[in-house]
Amino acid sequence: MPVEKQAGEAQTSIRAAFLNHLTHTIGRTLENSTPLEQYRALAHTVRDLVMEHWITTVNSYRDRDLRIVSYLSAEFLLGPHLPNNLQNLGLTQDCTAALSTLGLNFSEIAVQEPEPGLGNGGLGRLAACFMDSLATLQVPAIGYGIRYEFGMFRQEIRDGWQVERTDKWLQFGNPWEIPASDACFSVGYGGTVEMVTDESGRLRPLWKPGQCVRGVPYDTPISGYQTNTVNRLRLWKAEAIESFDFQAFDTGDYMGAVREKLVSETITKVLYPSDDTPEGKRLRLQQQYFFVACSLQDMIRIHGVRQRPLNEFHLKWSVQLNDTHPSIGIAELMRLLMDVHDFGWDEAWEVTHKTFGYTNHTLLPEALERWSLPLFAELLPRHLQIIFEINRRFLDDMRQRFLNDDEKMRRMSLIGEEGERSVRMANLAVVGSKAVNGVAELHTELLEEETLHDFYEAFPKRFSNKTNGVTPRRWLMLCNPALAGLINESIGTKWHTELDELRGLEKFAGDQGFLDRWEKTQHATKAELAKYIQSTTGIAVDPASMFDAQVKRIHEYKRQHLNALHILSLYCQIKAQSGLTMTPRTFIFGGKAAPSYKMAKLIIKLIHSVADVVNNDPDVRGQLKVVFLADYSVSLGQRVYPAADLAEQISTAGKEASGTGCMKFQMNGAVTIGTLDGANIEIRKEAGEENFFLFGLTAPQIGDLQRGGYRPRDFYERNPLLREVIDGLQNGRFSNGDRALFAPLVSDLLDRDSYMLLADFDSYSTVQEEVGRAYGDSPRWGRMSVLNTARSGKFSSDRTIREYCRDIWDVPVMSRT
Ligand code: GL4
Repeated sequence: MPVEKQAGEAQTSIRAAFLNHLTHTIGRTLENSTPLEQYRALAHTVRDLVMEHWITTVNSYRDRDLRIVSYLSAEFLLGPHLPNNLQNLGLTQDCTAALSTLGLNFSEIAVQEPEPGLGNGGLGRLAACFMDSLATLQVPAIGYGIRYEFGMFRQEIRDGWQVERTDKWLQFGNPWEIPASDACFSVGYGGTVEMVTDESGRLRPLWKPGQCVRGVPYDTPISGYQTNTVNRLRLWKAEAIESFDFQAFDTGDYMGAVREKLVSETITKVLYPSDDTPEGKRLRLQQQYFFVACSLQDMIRIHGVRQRPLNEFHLKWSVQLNDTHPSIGIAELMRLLMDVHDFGWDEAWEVTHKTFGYTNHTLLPEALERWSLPLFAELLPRHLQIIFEINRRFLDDMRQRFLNDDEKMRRMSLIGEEGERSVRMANLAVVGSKAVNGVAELHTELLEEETLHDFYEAFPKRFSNKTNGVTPRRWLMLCNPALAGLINESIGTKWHTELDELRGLEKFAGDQGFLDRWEKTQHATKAELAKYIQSTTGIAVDPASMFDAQVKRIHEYKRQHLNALHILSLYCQIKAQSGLTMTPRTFIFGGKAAPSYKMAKLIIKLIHSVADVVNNDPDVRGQLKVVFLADYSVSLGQRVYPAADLAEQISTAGKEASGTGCMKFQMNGAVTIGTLDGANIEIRKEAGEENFFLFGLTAPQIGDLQRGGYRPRDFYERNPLLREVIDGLQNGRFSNGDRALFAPLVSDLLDRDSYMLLADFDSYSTVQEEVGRAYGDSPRWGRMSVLNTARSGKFSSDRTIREYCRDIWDVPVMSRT
């Protein structure tokens, strides 16, 4: 039995390597080690295996001399590495068995891994899914980003309010990263630009930065699923060029001796915790320029190692800008080519604009990055000159094409003139890139027709849609092993890398025996989440109730408060008719609010107040339960997605660029209640209308209503149940008599309601009733659930990455068949 023998060998060698690391890397014996130390020893064991593939990957890329994809992103929200790497290596079972021979439990050790939370939400998690797919499809790729010392804050809840705590993920070291001291670069800020004459007598600008910091790269290997490919995620840390000033020390200025170090290291200290709303702060621009400047220097270095002339840079690199955060790279590449490598303007521009692609991730106007001109001039004076020159040439060109349409020129300019003058990063990104894309069909359409319409008119061919996707390895196989096992048994395992194969499940959607197994599996997963809920919140929930989940950042446009208003309306109905029965539901919320976003924080408090009222009123008879899971993260998502029956995707139409949580729910067999927004539209198209609960106004209807003078108070007055709920919020019924608590929320809803909750409330409630009935009909629900999973193939990030490779990056992907 050679296969079993092999398996036995793998176990033995994992066991030996683990014990070896425990002794030699950690310095402990098995008996006197803590679970955290055992985790670190195990992480080193697995990393060693990954590193072997890394070496072969580097060599094979060198031999193939292919174009490399460089993914520039200020955020990579990776989630735990250990279980994912084991799965990719096909060693999960062997590892679990090896540990159990030592009396250790794999899951208990794995939960020790601190999560690398280097992102806010969807945008950062998308970058992580892309890294997974790039490695799995064996595309030569490097992810470049920032090694934040403190990632996304930890969320605690005190008395229903969010409290932020520092995330010290690096406190006990990070076994997954390797510092690469041979590729450090310096990055300048501030100072002056002077015109100097060079050796050949040419007058040229010379930037003399006022401050310099050093970028040190830390590499994390990113393994592909069942391939030998391991790509590199290179995250930069800022350090002082000279970390200790001996002169200052000698003169007795002890603090001064380390000041430089402190100032420099601040640049990569902390992740900005705002999603969709840039803060326009100096440090943020410093961060952006820092990682982009290091990354471009690194690419030029690698290009040199490959012995290629720089005018072929764009033939050997495709650089993707994950939103505008790295878009300063366009000016930086121009600067490097002209000021450091002697290119003329035209030659430099030819290379630059063929190198970059730009992905837009948001339509919210307040989220389009703009930097005040004085700030920009102070930090990056040379780049500002370059941006002015790009703008001058660009507008000259446009003026000819659009016959001096001044209004249009004003809109397209890279420099905003309204209010304080500013640099418009989205305009820079579009003008300096060969390709621009949105992240779902509706989003791209709205970019083309509204947000970036002038640019779309000027360069229609530059635009395309690339609907987001998520990796089925983490978001189905790893997080839902029971369901994945049932699927493997039913249709084989090809779906692991060809997610469209899930279509094979359709034929079981009417098979009662299969549906029973499907439901049993889901019930067991729900029971696990129920245990977690009990242990973290003390609330007992029934796994037989419908698990209705809304997990995502807390934001008014995502409308968690619409969900809360609906729960209160159910509660009011129960109170009004004693004995009323309804489909039992557990409402599960999770998500963080930006620390400075008052209304979002009040929404968290609202959810807790609703939970207090509903969970503790005996009249409810346990039919409704509301829980808020604190500190939402990738790991927590891995518990929630597989256990949900219903996914809430209820953003105001036209506001959610895509959404990716919706895809994770669908893969795991949840049915969606949603608006025609972002990727919901495509999920509904794939799943079939009858397997999706649609409600609410469409994006054009929202626009019409807003233009026609929307009066939320009319909706309040017309609907008695809505009135009862809002009045209750106003008169303290849901806040122990505190009338002031929700006053800001109520007055916003009644007088402005920018996200149209009141306009959509009726339709949402009606469809929720239909959801309740459908859940009561188990064969119907089971069928909907299976068909959602069966038809989720489109939302694999493998599909998305294949499209980027084909349409934008022009690189081949490896086919497995
Ligand atoms: C976001 C969008 O809000 C979200 O809809 C999208 O799915 C995600 C990835 O494309 O990007 N944009 C920003 S900013 N944060 C996001 O999560």
